[in-house]
Amino acid sequence: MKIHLLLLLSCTALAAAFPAAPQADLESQYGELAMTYLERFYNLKKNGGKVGRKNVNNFTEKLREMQQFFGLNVTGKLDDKTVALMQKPRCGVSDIGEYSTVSKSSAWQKTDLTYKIVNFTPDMPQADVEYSLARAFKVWSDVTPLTFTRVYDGDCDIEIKFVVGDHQDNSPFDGPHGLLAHAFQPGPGIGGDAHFDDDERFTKNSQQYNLFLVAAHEFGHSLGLFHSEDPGALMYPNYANTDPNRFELPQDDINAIQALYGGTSDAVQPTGPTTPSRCDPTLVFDAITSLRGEMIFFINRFIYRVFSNGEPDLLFIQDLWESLPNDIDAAYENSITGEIRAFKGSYYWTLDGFSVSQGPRPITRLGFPKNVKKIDAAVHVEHLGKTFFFVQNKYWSYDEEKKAMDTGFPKYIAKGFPGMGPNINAAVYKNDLILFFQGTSQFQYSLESKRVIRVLPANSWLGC
Ligand SMILES: [Ca+2]
Ligand SMILES: [Ca+2]
Ligand SMILES: [Ca+2]
Ligand SMILES: [Zn+2]
Ligand SMILES: [Zn+2]
Repeated sequence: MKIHLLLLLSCTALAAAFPAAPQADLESQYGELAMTYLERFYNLKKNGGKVGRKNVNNFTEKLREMQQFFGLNVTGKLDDKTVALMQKPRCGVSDIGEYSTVSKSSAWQKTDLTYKIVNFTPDMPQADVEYSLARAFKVWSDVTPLTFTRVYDGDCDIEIKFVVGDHQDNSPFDGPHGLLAHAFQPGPGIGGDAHFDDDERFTKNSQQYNLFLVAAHEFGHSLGLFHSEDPGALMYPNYANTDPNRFELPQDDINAIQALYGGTSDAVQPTGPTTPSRCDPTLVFDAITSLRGEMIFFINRFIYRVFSNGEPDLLFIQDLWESLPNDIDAAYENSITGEIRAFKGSYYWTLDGFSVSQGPRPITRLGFPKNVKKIDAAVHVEHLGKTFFFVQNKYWSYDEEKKAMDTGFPKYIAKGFPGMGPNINAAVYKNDLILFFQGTSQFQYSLESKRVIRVLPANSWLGC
C-alpha cells in the first residue's frame, strides 16, 4: 500500500491527463483514503466500520466541504481531481478550524515571543535547521510587530520538535509523505508548538520538503492563522513546490496575520504577490505554449493548465517543472521534437514532458545576437517548420530543421504581421491561427490572409 501511494504521489501532476476512472472503481479504490482524509481535515466522525444512511450523508457533506475549499467541482462524489488532491503532501492541521474557533481570541496577547528547538532532524546540518527556522519566523516578523527570540531552556511559547508516528498528542504522523507537520494555535503548554514529521526528508534547497517553507506555514498556525483557500497563499494546506530562495509572503497571508497583530511600525506596509484569478479582466500573460494538446498559460509564478475540456487548473510552475524559474518570458512547443522551450532573460530551458531536460542555456546558441536580452513571445508554426520570436517591434524567424535563424531577420512586426503592434506579451499557434496576446487582448491572426480576423479578451481560454 505504501509503495502504491508513493507512486501515485509522484504522478499527481499527470493524474488529470489520465482517462477518468468509473465512479465505482474510484470509490472502492479510494473510499478509505477519502474517509481518513475527511476525518483528519474536515472533522468527519468515525462510524466504527458501519456505514449507516446518516453517515453516508455526512461523508457526502464533508466531501462537498472539501471540494468547496479546494475550488473543485462540488459534487459530493469522488472524482479524479478530488482523489489527486487528497494524495498531495500537506499540513496535518484541519481545514475547518475557522468554524470552530473565534479567530481573534486565538492570537497571542503579547508581541515578543520565544521559541525553543527541542531536537534536530538528522536530514540537515544543525546550522541549516537553525537558519531555516529563524528565516521562517522572519517571514512573519517582517510584516507585523512580532519578535521571536530563541531560548535554550526553561519555558517558551513555541516549542519545536522533530518526531515520528504517534508522539502523544492525539495527532500521530504517518511515515513518509502525507502529513508533513502540524502546529497548535496560540495558548499555554502545547499551544503554539510546532511538530515536524521526521519520516520526511527535510532540505534547505528546492527538493521536497524544504524545511523553511514547511516551518513558515506551521508558524502561521503557531500565531493563530487557519488554512487559506487561496492556492497561492503560504497558509494553503498543501505543500507548494515553490522556489524557497525567492519566497515572498503572499498578500493573502499578510492580510491574515495583520488582522491579528496589526502591521509593522513602518509608514508603508510591506506588500506581497497576489494569486491570479482566471476571470480577472486585467489578466496579462507572460507566455503561452501548447503541450501535447493542452495549453499552458504562464503568469508570474503560476501556470494555468487548460485541457481540451473542463476548467483550467491553477498550478505553480514548479509543480510541473521543478527547476524552471518564475516569470517566464516566452515559450513554444516544437511539433517535430515534442519539446518545449521556455525563455527567461537571455536564457532558455528545454522541457521534455514534465521534466526539464536542458538549461539554462544562453539564447545566443539559437543565433540571437548578444544585444537581445529578452524575448517577448515565441510561436512555432508547424506547417512552416518555423518558430517566430518577437522582440519589441521586431521578429526573428528560426528554422527548426536547420536549427538556425533565417537570414534577413529581424524584420519589423508591422511588416510581417500587418495589424500587429510592438511589445507582444505571448503567442501560441492554435486552430490554424496565431493567437497574439497583447495586454488584456487576444488577436487571432490568420497567416493565410495576413490579417487579424478576430479580437477577444486575453483570458477567453480560461473558461471566462
Ligand atoms: Ca507552547
Ligand atoms: Ca508524513
Ligand atoms: Ca512574454
Ligand atoms: Zn497548516
Ligand atoms: Zn504533534
